[in-house]
Amino acid sequence: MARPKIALIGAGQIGGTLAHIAAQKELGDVILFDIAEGVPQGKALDLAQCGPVEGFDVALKGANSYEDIAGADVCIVTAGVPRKPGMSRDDLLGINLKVMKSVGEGIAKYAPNAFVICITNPLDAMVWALREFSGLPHEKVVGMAGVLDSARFRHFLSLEFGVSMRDVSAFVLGGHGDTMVPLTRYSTVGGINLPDLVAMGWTTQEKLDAIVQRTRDGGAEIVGLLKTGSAFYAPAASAIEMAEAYLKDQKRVLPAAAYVKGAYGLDGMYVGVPTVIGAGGIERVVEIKLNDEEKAMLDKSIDAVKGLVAACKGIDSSLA
Ligand code: A3D
Repeated sequence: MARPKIALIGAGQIGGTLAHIAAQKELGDVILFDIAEGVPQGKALDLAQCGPVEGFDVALKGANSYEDIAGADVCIVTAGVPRKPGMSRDDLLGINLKVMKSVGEGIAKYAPNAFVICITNPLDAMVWALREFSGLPHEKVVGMAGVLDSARFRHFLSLEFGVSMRDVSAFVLGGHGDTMVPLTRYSTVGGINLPDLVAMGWTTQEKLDAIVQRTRDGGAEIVGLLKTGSAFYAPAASAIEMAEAYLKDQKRVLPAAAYVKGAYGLDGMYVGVPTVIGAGGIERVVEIKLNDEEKAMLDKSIDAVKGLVAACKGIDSSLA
């Protein structure tokens, strides 16, 4: 049986890391696509030369033409520009919207059956625009943010509690940005939820609030340290988890920026929600019961995403 084909649209920091992890896991043959000439080819050759050392058998190829992504089973999109210190994700909107148009058209022409994972920021607006430009079914176009945001939350919680990160599970809802909604009631350590752990004296509400805030600012903290770009290792690992769930029909329950129509009272928009990812793409949106405070936080986050989508429509009249 032929190996699956994974097209990485954007061969920058995240794109290169995606290629490396995909090859190490032997998820399929990898095409690295970028407008920068030589960069995807150079990274593909360098990574292919890891093969004998790391022991993987997949083909890696760099490309500057969309023809090379033909028939891809998965496309992961990081094309565009990342944040620099002092920039918000929303500052990237105008530049990256144009990029989504060319990427969406390329995918529509050459890989219309792919499962498409968008990482380009501002995430919730870019995944919406990419879906509009590509015309692919909504369940086949999704944004990666929740896996990363909850990984950050899990990491900080494991440090606070002094327990293995593997035993910490966390839920983050809403848009990817300052309005994201870390759900403490649905986040657990060994099955015990965070409010109970506060009651048990494992931590204090103040410390928990500080961890929630650090999670919201998790991307900016790394941008501030790197100075020349944004996080790329954990974003790549998170998107690979989603791609693997699709390729292996794992039916993983993962938070993702999915198209929501009906659930959470939404009338068709992309926002971060718990989903089930399998061979059908986004097979289910999980609607969890929210209390008034959580609902208010989610509404605020939804408003922020709606504002970004409106801004996209203002920039590109074909989206209106
Ligand atoms: P970077 O290393 O700059 O790579 C982006 C690549 O896109 C570069 O190699 C560019 O040449 C390429 N590119 C630009 N325009 C096009 C185009 N029209 N077609 C094809 N390729 C193009 O950035 P990065 O890899 O660090 O980040 C990529 C994106 O991911 C940025 O928008 C980040 O803000 C975003 N990001 C999102 C998250 C989320 O959790 C959602 C996390 C981290 C970064």
